Amino acid sequence: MSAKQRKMLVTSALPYANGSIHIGHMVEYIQTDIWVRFQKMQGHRVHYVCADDAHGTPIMLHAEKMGVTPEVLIEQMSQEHQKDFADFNIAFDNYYSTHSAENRVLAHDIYLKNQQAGHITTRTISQAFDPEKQMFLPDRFIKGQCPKCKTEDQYGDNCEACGATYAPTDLLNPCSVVSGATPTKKESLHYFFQLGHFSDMLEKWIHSGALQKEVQHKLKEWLTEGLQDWDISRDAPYFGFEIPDAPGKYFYVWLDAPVGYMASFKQLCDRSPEINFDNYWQAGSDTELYHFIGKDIVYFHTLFWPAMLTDRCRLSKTNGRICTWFFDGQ
Ligand code: B3M
Ligand code: ZN
Repeated sequence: MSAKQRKMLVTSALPYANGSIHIGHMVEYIQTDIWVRFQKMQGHRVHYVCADDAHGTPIMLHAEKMGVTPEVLIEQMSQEHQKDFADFNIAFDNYYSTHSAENRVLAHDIYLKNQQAGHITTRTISQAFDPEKQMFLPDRFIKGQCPKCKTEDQYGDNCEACGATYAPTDLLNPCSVVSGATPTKKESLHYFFQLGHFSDMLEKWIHSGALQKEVQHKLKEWLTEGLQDWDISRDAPYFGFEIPDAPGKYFYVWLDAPVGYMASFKQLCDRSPEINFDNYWQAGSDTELYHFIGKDIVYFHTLFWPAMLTDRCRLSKTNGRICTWFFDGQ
């Protein structure tokens, strides 16, 4: 008698579309690819999908520097990434992009379900603003002198010379990496996902067997510290998806990035009538979901992602497994 055929959906972390694949990335993809090949050889039905992570400020600014539109840049990078993956024999069943119609529809759907369920809130926050470029500046785009050891040319969150961590507002002589201007402070309305609403669900989920021991421990620590609201909006100019009913506000790249796993799988399903998309995302189905990721993105995959999905499909109930590789690949 043959063993039961399992139905598995496997993903690898999505590489950013603003840089080349390096050997650290490849280690993750090669290991996942080996695992997928093993499962396929066992006779299981396995779908292995990935995509370029195409949104965000760094990609927008990179494109501008190259004198092309973000769309052109992400297309070029996608070609390059896919060629590199093919050269290393990584056998994805589908490779797509987070900047796709499918991803927009799915991200909107997940967001709206969360909004209707009362998990989205708004409040005004004050942030660093580049008055010349007329844009808000993420921490990485502000440099200045370390407030502690006075070393020049340090990023807005920590000092590479003395290791001090601080807020960008603590930097001495801060300047915008984009224009060189001195950042000002500006207020704007932001959208937040209320992660704390899911602490009971997450508390149960960490004991479900979906996670490695090391990750479980980390998660317990985070739950004990208390879950903070997650800022999911960014103001224009931003390369991403506009938030429904919020003109000029865009989803933060990490909101639609994991949805890109679904979008890539959706594209595969749309050309493969024998695979039922919903079956892989519904509560109580007989499918299994595996996310292979590096350890630096555990927070996004083990807290935000299962929580975001709760009202749509309950990742916590679909045999979702988060498989973490413990090295800094990205
Ligand atoms: N694009 C790369 C990283 O932070 C990031 C992964 C997205 S996975 C949904 O490692
Ligand atoms: Zn310092």
